[in-house]
Order: sequence, then C-alpha cells, then structure tokens
Amino acid sequence: MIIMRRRSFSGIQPSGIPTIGNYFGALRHWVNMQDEYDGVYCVVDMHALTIRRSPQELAGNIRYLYALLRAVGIDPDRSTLFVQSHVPAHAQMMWLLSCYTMYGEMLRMTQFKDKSKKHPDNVNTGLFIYPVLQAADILLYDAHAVPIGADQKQHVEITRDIAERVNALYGPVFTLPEPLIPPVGGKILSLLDPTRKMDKSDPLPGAYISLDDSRAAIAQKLKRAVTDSEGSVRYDPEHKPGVSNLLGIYSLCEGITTREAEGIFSQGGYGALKDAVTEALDATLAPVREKVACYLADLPQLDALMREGAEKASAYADTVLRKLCAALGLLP
Ligand code: ATP
Ligand code: LTN
Repeated sequence: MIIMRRRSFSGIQPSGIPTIGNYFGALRHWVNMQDEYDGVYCVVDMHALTIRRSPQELAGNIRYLYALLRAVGIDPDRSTLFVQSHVPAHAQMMWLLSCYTMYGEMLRMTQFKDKSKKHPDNVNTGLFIYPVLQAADILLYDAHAVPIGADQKQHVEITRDIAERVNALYGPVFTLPEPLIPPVGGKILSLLDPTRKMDKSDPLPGAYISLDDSRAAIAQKLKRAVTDSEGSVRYDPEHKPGVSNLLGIYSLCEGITTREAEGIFSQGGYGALKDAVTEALDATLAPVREKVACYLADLPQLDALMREGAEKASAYADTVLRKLCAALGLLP
C-alpha cells in the first residue's frame, strides 16, 4: 500500500544573507519536516523584485540561498528545491488567480502597508499583488502545510480565501493550505535592540548574525550584544530580553530547553555566557559555511541542481495549472 505523505510548501526571498533568526525560525523547521512531509521549497526570486536591487547582487543572493538550503539539509531525495522564476507556471497561475482576488482584499494586507511606507518612492503594483504570487506558489503544489513565521499568516489566509472562492465556482480544483507557525521561542531578537526581531535587512550589521559570519565576527557581535546591568544569568524574556535571547540561542544550538541552559550558566557572568554562545553558534554554523563554500565552488554543478529542481517542480505545477485552465474553460 502506498501511503501518500502530506505536502509542505514554503519560500524565502533572496533579499540578503539569511540570519540565525531565519535559520531557527524557518529553515530548520523545513529540514525537520522532511521526515513527515513531502517538502517543496522555493527561492522566491520574483517576489524579491518588488524592491529595487542590484542585478549582480540579486543573482549572487539567489545562488547563495540555493546553496545554503542544500547545505542546511534540504535533501533532494525527500524534497523539491527550486528557484521560482525557473518555473513559468508561477507567473501564469498568478494572473489567473488575480482575476479571483479582490482589490479591497489586497488593500488590507499589512505587509503591503508596511512596505509601501518603507519605500514610498516605489509603491509598485508588484508589491500590491505580492500575495497573489504567494498564493500561486502554494496552490500550484497542493500544499497542505505552509511553515512560516507569524508575519506571513495573513498571506496564507488570503490564499485559502482565493482557493475557496475558485473551488466554490468551479468545483474542487485546489487543496486548502494551513499555516504552520512554530511555537513561540522561534523568534530570535536583535542583538542591539532585543525588543525587536533580528532582521537581515537591519541597517546595523551588529544587530544580526548572518549564516556566513566567521567565528571572529560572531564573537565580536556577541561581545557587543546588549544585556542589562543586573549581572545574573536568568531566563526572563520580559525583564531581561537580551540575556534571555542569548540563552534561547544557546538552547536552540544545543537542543536543550531554556531552563536547562539557565541552569548551566546561573553561576557565571555574562562574559562566560557570551563565550559559550559563540562556541555553540560557531559549531552549528561552521559545517554549513563549509558546505555552502563547496556548492559555490562549482557553479555549473549548482546550476545543474537548480535545473533538476525546476524540472521536478514544473512537472507537478503544470498539472495543477492545466486543471485550473480546464475548469475555467481555457482550451488546452
Ligand atoms: P527581510 O529583512 O528581507 O524582510 P526577514 O529577515 O524578515 O527578511 P524573510 O525572508 O521575510 O526574513 O523570512 C523568511 C522566514 O524567516 C519567514 O518564515 C520568517 O517568519 C522567518 N524569520 C525571519 N526573521 C526571524 C527571526 N528573527 N526569528 C524567527 N524567525 C524569523
Ligand atoms: N512572503 C514570504 C516568502 C514567500 C512564501 C511563499 C512563504 C513567498 N512565497 C509561499 C510561504 C509560502 C516572506 O516574505 N517570508
């Protein structure tokens, strides 16, 4: 008997080098979910075009991110890993879905409101219909689960609304996806302002640890990480956000609870905690750095892997696109 595994789909923008926040909040879950789900993971390069970028930098970020996803453990035997623009069905599906998405619905999207405030000189229509492309990504693969951070919940909800609208009009074309949000604790905070989330586009590089930071860079950033003047190591996110963030990072690296981490460091000072976090992070990231370097050292091979991923993804996406076209009355 063949047991069909449920499918998960998620995407990440090539908008810079991911941080340990992206890793612990998203990528690590994608890797762990592979045991249970048939994973489809995507470098969403077309989404990244909603903000002006240097073409050379974007091309470099796409390759880096693809190599990184392989390096952290997205396994091509259990998952499909591809670059969005390599599968034309995404753009085609987006147009079809845009005819079933209301203007007023897009106006309510908080990410659109935030990003148009952040880039007032470039409020393009791509930014406005960004969620329709995201809906196309998800619906093309019949995804049941979409692992994302809390900031993306609204986009999965609108995807469900669009899918339900089409299904109600034309019969069961789409699978309805569910957002899968990791329990709290997966939120890594800025090292310089531990009341805000760590963000790869933070203007201050000292605020985040990138997945390609060297041991020396990690040590230097942690030395400057904001703590408090109390001097005792306790896990108390409300009153001691900086120290609690460091304990959180340590526990995620070591696979222990924050209470266990607190027990290890309760007798020492902040210096000892920062040294141990440096050690733990470097041990987690060094193998990733090495693997990424291997992939990037052979670009023809990396491009061949991308092509294979795109072929695998296209085969599935094209069947769902054809199913929708037929339901709508478009001729084959
Ligand atoms: P940008 O700064 O370019 O807007 P970002 O760092 O916020 O990006 P995204 O590329 O938008 O990250 O997100 C990729 C995934 O990583 C999302 O699922 C998001 O929820 C998750 N993520 C991002 N930052 C953190 C963080 N500090 N802690 C936990 N998860 C995070
Ligand atoms: N909007 C998401 C990236 C993204 C995505 C997707 C996530 C694009 N398409 C499909 C899940 C499923 C972000 O900004 N993190």
